Amino acid sequence: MGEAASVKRPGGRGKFISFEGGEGSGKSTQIKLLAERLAAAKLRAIVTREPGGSPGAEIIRHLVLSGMGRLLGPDAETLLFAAARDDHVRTVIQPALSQGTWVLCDRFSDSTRAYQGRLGNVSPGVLNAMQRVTIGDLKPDLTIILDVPVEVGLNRAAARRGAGEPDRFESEDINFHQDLRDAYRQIAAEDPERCVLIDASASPDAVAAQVWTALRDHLFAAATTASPA
Ligand code: T5A
Repeated sequence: MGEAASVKRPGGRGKFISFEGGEGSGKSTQIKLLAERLAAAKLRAIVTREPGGSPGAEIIRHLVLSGMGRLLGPDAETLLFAAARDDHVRTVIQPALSQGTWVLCDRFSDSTRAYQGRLGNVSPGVLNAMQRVTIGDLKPDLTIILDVPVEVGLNRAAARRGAGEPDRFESEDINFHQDLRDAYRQIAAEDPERCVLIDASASPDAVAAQVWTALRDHLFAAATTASPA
């Protein structure tokens, strides 16, 4: 049976799926594979990313990944990510979900919790205030957290970059990336209803199969209007 026949299309609001994980964990690769699978199932979906995803937020992306935000300090850098998210949510994510379009987002608010909260020591008070302003009650219906050993992720990122310079976060030391991995594992453990931790060290197709299983278990099985045959 083909994909189109195996997934019943839900009406109403679209589903919001975020992908999280450390550098080179394979988020972009998996989002692309999932988008293809959803398209085959005739589900309307957009792929977007953070920081960025809207014209205004892409300008801020350029600023933060250049390392400019680091010069301003962790709180101000968090404000930059928040400003980008505010624009992205208002102009891209919310309108798409309201029209019944699924949104596949490469990083979302868990990235701020992990990078700026756990690693940047930005206080929960600041993070919560920013979250209230930028996303309110919006949260992903499902968050896929791709987990790979730090060396694997950094080697993948370096191989893809080739002779190019590492960005603001890729250039942090190995302890930073280990703490990051721990932070994501903790986020997954604290919110098992929303988050699925997936071992992403296998081949892209094997990881994609686990991602699909997570959708089936967390989205299709839960919905009365969308279920695998
Ligand atoms: N950030 C972001 C914050 O600090 N706070 C925030 O609130 C937000 C939203 C964004 C940076 O901003 C920070 C976090 C980030 O450091 P980015 O340029 O968007 O930076 O980069 P990342 O999101 O970190 O993503 P990467 O580009 O590093 O990697 P991906 O998307 O995880 O991985 P992908 O798919 O591009 O794969 C990397 C390479 O590995 C290969 C791919 O072909 C590619 O070459 N690969 C595999 N190889 C073997 N087996 C597999 N299973 C593979 N999967 C992929």
